[in-house]
Amino acid sequence: MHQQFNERLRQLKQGHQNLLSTQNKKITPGNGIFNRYQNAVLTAAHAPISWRYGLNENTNPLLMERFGINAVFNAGAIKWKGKYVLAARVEGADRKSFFAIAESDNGIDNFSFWEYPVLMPETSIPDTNIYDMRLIAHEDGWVYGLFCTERKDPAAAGGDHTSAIAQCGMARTKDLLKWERLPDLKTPSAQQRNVVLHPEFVDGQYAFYTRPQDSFIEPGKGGGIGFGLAKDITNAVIEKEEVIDQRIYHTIFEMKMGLGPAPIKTTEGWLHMAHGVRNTAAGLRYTLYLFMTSLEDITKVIYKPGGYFLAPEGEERTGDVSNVVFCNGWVADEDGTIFIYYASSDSRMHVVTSSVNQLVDYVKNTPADGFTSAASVQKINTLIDSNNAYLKNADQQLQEVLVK
Ligand code: M1P
Repeated sequence: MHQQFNERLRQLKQGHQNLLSTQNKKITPGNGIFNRYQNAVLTAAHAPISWRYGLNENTNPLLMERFGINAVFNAGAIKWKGKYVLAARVEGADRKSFFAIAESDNGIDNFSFWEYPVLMPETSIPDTNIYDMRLIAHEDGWVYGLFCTERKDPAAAGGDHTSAIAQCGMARTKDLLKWERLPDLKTPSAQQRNVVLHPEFVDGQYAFYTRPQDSFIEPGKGGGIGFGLAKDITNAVIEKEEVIDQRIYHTIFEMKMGLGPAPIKTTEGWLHMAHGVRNTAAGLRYTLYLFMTSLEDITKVIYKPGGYFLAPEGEERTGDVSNVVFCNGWVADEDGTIFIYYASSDSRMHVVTSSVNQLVDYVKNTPADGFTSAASVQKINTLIDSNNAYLKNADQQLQEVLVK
């Protein structure tokens, strides 16, 4: 028995070690806007063995799994002490989500979890489920974690065990280890998810991007990206919520959208990543889109390319909630490289790399949605015309390369 236990332990450890040390490879040539990588960067199998197995041979002679991890997804991200750090949504087999910090030296592979998951302090009304943390290094010196806190709807009729209320939970930290829980954000809306704190003060106040909803899944009259200011972060109240990015019929965000990570400041404007949701016969489809807001007025959208920036591909298309990509974390390095962390189908984490220059070029030069089929054809024709004009004037040698 002892031998079997030891052999099983050796195999488990070896498999885990192999996974954590696997190198990731960039997939080239990509689309010129970003590059995908061959492997997912963080999965349920990355969870430490000590979280899942009882390692005491006396009490667990068969070395059985004692706590199942179902999925690892929707991670916030930050560069922390030279490491690429993810605050992942870890979901147990019991369906409860919690946060756990994982780090990597290069941001594309060898992510490993810190020893313990985060035990998030609670408010006076305990959270049933917490998920989708955005990490924001605010200019006030704190790192904030904004996340969804979900509780059963107290008004649910007897026998209704599904109605829930989503609100924005908030906590802050100086070391990513000890978290100070703050009261939940108060807004004029019935429900909130995908709330993000702007990293700078606006008019001396804390600025929030919100996502008002009438109910838990259905947006009702809400569903756009909202904005509001709060004077005090220790009791944050948004009195006035205005929608800065509206839903529009027959777009990738016609049903609802939600801001991803905190925006990245560039010389041209604030770069935003968001998810857009549309309905299909196969259920909801989540894709990612980019837009830019003005440095002078952060509520003003100045560039918004038509269509999606990134959609699920290959294995990304299937999982617990299929046909979903979701991003709530990215890291902008000093050299301009951007690491975009996104989850596929509520199951696993991936990375794509790009740069500030590429993304600014993308938002400025990708045509906006024209909202009709004819407008889309016009955009292609304009591109063909301009390519033809360029080719006509290009020298012979270049023409040969271009037309091959
Ligand atoms: O299942 C897809 C996503 O659904 C919700 O996002 P949203 O509120 O934008 O619809 C969240 O539960 C999110 O975690 C999940 O990935």
